[in-house]
Order: sequence, then structure tokens, then C-alpha cells
Amino acid sequence: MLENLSQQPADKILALMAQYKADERPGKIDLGVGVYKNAEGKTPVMRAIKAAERRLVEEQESKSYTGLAGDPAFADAMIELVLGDSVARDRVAAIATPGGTGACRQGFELVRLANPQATVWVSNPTWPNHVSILKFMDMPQKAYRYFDDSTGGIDFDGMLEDLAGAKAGDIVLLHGCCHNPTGANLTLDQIDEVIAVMEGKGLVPMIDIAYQGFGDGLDADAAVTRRVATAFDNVLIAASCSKNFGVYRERTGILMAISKDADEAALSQQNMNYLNRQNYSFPPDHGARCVSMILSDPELRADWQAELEEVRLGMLELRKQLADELRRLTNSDAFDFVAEHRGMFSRLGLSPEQVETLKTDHAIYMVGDSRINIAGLNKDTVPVLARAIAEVIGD
Ligand code: PLP
Ligand code: TYF
Repeated sequence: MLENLSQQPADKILALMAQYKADERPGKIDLGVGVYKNAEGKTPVMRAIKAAERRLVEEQESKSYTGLAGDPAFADAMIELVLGDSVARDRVAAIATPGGTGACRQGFELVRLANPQATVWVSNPTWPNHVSILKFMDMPQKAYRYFDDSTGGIDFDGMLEDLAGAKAGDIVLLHGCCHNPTGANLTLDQIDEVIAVMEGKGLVPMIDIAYQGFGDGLDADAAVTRRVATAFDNVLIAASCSKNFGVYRERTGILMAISKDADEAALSQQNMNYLNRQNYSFPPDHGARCVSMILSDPELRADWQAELEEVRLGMLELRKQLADELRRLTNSDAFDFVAEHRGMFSRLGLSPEQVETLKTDHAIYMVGDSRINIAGLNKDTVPVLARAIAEVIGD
């Protein structure tokens, strides 16, 4: 049987991680996979998570199964974190999932159950897993224009034009904040225009929010999601706790489905529980329980927010430093967008050959589309990267 298998496409980001590890050059710089790293290059366990884990070890009396949807306290806490008071709680159904990836997957599964004809529209470019999961599930997908490589900004006219070509019932997948891989984000005025086009065409929003707190702050980063949430009867939201709680390997995420009223929400909830059961029965709980403990304990929450804020401000500082260095070395404003972008990533607009040269000649690793992870830098490596970029674009 197994001899019938053929090679599956590799994840380019994960492959790059392995290449970086195998590189023995001192001073190599990893700007690849989207994992937060501090100035020492470490991905620490956040203080509040450590405290919550200690408390769990002390106080948890059972590891018996949760419900199919996971711990209800996790859902309540995450709905509050992401949606604030933008939507009545009884309109929101939710299931805990293995990470934001699991939430995306379960969201697509829900779309397929509700409307198998729906095409899912993804930004060009988007997180490669969106494309590959949809392809694997054999679901119709199309890309809308999003990023303008020549400016480092958004091709907004192109985006609206493409969305105008969608059919009623199609799903539009938006990034809630901190767009991966580009770093370029819609303004609230732009999201209002997108909402108007979508309402006019009868399109349904799905939001992937994996970096809340990494851009302009917890509430500011949720603003697009909340605005969309208030505008439509139905919205799907896939949220990840991997980055903002630093619990990557615990696989902590949630799928929310906003329904038009409480009755519809009960039906959505029943279907979502069913989807969890079909795929893995009960979702992972350890990370989710730490997250809900932190969000519901004022002291832990304040400490978590303070640490998250340090992380966010550190990345903003690095953005500014990199934009300044590049402005000085290239004598142009061509890279000013780096300071405008938000989140962990910026797409620099370099060619695949230039990205390759940075790797072979400078031991600087970035994703092939010239996406850099800002958190892979520190104040000493920013000038190294800037000089290398100036050199390769000068060639
Ligand atoms: N969505 C986007 C846009 C991401 O960049 C990521 C990656 O971290 C995820 C979802 C899901 O991450 P995880 O499954 O690790 O929570
Ligand atoms: O885009 C990234 O780098 C992160 C991490 O299959 C990631 O979202 C990368 C690849 C993958 C899962 C997560």
C-alpha cells in the first residue's frame, strides 16, 4: 500500500529553518520562520505563562476530557479578547482548536458543510498554508490582488476590483492584523470600503488573526475584526494564541462563528462540535487553560500585557532602525515602508536571486519571496542586514 505514496510538497518556510540550522558560518542571521525572538535570539516562555503553568500543576485536579468545544472559559476569554463588546455573546459559537492552523482548517470545513459551492478568496500573497490546506481539501479558491511589490503598500484598487468579481456566498479571507507575509495592512477607512463591496455582493468574511498585540496594540489590532464583526450576519474568525502568548507548541487556537441570532449560533455550535469530533475529538487543553487563566486573573493579565507590549515596541524600534539604515545606505526612500508595516513580517520586494545571494554570500536567511521576520534582528544585526541589502540591490 504505502509504495503508492508520492512525494508531497514541502513547506518552504520549514525547509529554510533546516537549512539555517545546518549552516555553520558564525554570524548567520535567521529571518525565516515566524517565531518571536528576543535580542539574544531566544524564544522565551512568557512570564505569565510560566506562572499559569505552575498554578495549573498545583491546582489542576483532573485531566479528564473537556467538552468537544474545549473549556468554555477559554472561549469566553478569547471572544472577549478578540471581539470586545462588538457582538452579542449569544451570537458567537466557538471551538478550541490545535493552534490557528487548526482554526483555519475547521473554518474551511465549516464553509464546506454550509456551502460547498463557495469559493474562498485569499490575498495575493497570503500565508502559504491557507493555499495548501484549501488545495488539499479540494475547495475552490481564488486570489485577490493585495500587495504592490513596487511600493511595499497595498494595491487597493486591484483588491476591490477582484472582490467585485466574486459571487454571492463566496468567502473572503482577510488577515485581522499584521499581514503575513507582507506586513502591509488595510486602514480602517479601507476596511469600510471592502465591507461595502462585500455587502453589495453578498460575500462572507473569514478573518485569520494570528498576531493580535504585535502591531499597534491589543485593541488596535482587533479593530478590523471588530468592525467586520459588527457589519455582517455571518463572520468566521480563526484566532491563534501561538505568538501573543508564546505557546507555539501547545497548539492553542480558536474558531469563532458569528451567526445572525442565538438560534443560528446554537446550530453553528452543534456543527462545530461535530467537526472537532470528526477530526480529533477533544481539542488540546493545556495552552488554552493557561490562556484563560491569564485573561481572567487581573495580575497575570497585566503582566502578560506588559511583556507583550515590550515585544511589540521592540519590533517597532527595529523596523524604524532598519528603515533609517536603508534610507541612509541606499540614499532613497525605497524601503521606508518597513517602518510603516506592522507585525513580525515585511516583504522587501527583492528578487529570488537577491534573496539567494543574501543567503550564500552573507548567511542571511529570509523566505524566498523576500519576507523577513523582524524579530530575527537585533540592534547589532540591523546594520549588517542593511549593508547586505544595499550591496545586493547595487549589483
Ligand atoms: N495564520 C497565520 C497568518 C499565521 O501566520 C500563522 C502562523 O503562525 C497561523 C495562522 C497559525 O499558527 P499556529 O497554528 O501556530 O497557531
Ligand atoms: O509564517 C510563518 O512563518 C509562521 C509559522 O507550516 C509557520 O506562521 C510556518 C509554517 C507552518 C506553520 C507555521
